[in-house]
Amino acid sequence: TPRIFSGIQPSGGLTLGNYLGALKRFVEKQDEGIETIYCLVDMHAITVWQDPEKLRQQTREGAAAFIAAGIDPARSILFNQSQVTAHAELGWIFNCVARMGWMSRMTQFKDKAGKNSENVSLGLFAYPALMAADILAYKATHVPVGEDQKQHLELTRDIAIKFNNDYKVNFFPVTEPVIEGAATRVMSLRDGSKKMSKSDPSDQSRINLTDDADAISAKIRKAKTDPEPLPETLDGLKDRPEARNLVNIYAALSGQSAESVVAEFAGAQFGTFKPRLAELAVAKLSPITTEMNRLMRDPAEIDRILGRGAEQAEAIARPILNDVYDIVGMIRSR
Ligand code: AQP
Repeated sequence: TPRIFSGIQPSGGLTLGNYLGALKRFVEKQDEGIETIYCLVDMHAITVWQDPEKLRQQTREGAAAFIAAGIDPARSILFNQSQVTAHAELGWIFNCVARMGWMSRMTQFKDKAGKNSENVSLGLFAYPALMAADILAYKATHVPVGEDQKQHLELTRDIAIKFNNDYKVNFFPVTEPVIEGAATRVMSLRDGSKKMSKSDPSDQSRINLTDDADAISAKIRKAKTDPEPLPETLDGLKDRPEARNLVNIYAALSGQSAESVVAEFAGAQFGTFKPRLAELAVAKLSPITTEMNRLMRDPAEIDRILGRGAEQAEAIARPILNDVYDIVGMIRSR
């Protein structure tokens, strides 16, 4: 039977990219009635420096975003990673399964480390092994993610296969990535060659789930575009990354294909298209923002939800971890 796991880092406020590429999909999977386990991956977040008080706040805000977007803690397991120690334990074992060469090929590490890789944390390098542990601690079969996580999921598959081979077991499933929808890679509003990201220094580059209607409209109005009107067919967007991005966002928010958006707006100027996009974005995002703000007024309740979710998650992961320790040859005598 399928089991879904996915996570989001509380390394900042969530963006429209996180929403369309991940969170919106998470809700759809839950609503299809599949078993769903979702996590605020706080241990991943500290691979780059996080102020402790902000990390706590961002984790609660992330949880509020999940719930406001439609994750129901009665139907999905929702928790923060550090409360279930199985992640860290299995992460260590996978550090010993994964090869240095595999990790060195991870483009996200290269992007985040830049030229200064001597001075980034060891955790940032090992990140994909912990991510594999997040998923495989539950023997999850499917992982909904944005396009940028594809390579990490391939590494998760490699780790599962190597573990099964090394120990001559058929223990871990080979997980399938689920990369679906019209906006699997939302780009920066300022630069069509960069993905929209929580940690981009420019706030103008992204729409935050906490932005109000005026901020959303202003950011879309100022979004970088080219001077041409929208083309007659999708093909005409091939070398126009900024235009393509806005079309994809419109498609994902309205639940249409990019083709049908282009058909609807064929020949339109951005002066026409952008206000329509802004109106749509505000209509879809404002109810989420309002609900997030309401939930954030009761942080203790959010912490209770995360605590209950962690207990449920632990109940699934602990027996799997016990089996892993047996397979690996660790004595457990207490
Ligand atoms: N721009 C994006 N378009 C579509 N999906 C995206 N995701 C992230 N950015 C986009 C998806 O959101 C999920 C959670 O991502 P994450 O929190 O693990 O970190 P990330 O991928 O590194 O995202 P950010 O926003 O860029 O965070 P920072 O700046 O902290 O690194 C994943 O499923 C991801 O694919």
